Amino acid sequence: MRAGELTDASATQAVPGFPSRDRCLVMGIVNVTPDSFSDGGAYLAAASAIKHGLALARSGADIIDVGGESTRPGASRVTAAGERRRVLPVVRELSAAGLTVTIDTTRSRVAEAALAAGAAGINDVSGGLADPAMARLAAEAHVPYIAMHWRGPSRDMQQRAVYTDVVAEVAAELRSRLESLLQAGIDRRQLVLDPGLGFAKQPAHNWQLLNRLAELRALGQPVLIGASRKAFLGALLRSGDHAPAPPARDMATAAVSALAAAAGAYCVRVHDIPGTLDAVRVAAEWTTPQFDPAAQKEAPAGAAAKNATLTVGDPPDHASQARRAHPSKSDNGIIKDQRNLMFTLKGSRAWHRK
Ligand code: PMM
Repeated sequence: MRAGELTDASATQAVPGFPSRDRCLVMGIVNVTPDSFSDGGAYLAAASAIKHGLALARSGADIIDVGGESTRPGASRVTAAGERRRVLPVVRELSAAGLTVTIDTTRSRVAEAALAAGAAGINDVSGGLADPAMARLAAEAHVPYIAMHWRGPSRDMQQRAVYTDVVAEVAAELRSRLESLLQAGIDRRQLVLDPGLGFAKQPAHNWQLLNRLAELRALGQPVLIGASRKAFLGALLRSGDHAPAPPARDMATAAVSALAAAAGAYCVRVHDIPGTLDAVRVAAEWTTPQFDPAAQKEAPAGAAAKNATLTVGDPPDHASQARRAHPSKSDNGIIKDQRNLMFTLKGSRAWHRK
């Protein structure tokens, strides 16, 4: 992928109802469940879930996603009343604290109650397929709606992980969802799509979806990626018989977040905020055009040295030596190494953040 392909509007486009940032958004996970694969049981009590949500926000999460039903492969269902009991106090408290909260549910009745309790948006892993009333609710409430690719309930979803070309099929199924959801009246600007990593997907399917993210972005909607601590990362990091426990997959998750953000993901849904924030910031900087040849053409003669192109290994001139030793705010340089790799150094930001 060439650098020019990495940046475009859809990666950082604003979704009305969600915070606006000049980087990929970071969504922090609060599972108020006894059985989620990574943090099941840790935040089942409302007080600990609220404390955790506040801590995620303090660490820099842009959105807090609160869910009351585990979607791990083979999970059995909680009743709607039970799900509401788990999530509502948490949604209410976190929203009252001023946080942007999404409700992670496939049930419109749960979503409706969560919106009434202050939630700002809906995260529906079924993309509206599990409950026909969901799309209408999102349309009428005029809130952001995250529609994930889904082929059926978690109980037996892995039996549906059968694809000839997973990316083409997921894109086609998401496109058909998108059309129905738009028809139901959801504002296009508030529709976020998600390939649903791990949901009716084998590890190789997840990697292909990540590798060909551009084909999902071509649907024209912001794309959310939920890779955090998932089994395909455990499988990747496995050493002999030992797969690292979910929290030990956070660095791999951050690597996925950096690459997904650089490839134009709008948001990443994660357990670990600090590492992810670093990752998406790196991606934002990496993909920001750092050097504008047109601007150089118009620069006054004396400023030409600012954008000098050097070959690493050539003796540098004194001016560029001085620039490296004392980089100034207006100092931009391009260094070209012997393999013709271009590195752009943006003087003020790159140097001063070191
Ligand atoms: N994954 C899980 C739950 N909710 N929502 C979206 N939009 N995308 C996902 O990939 C997703 C999700 C399962 O992970 P968890 O048990 O760690 O919450």
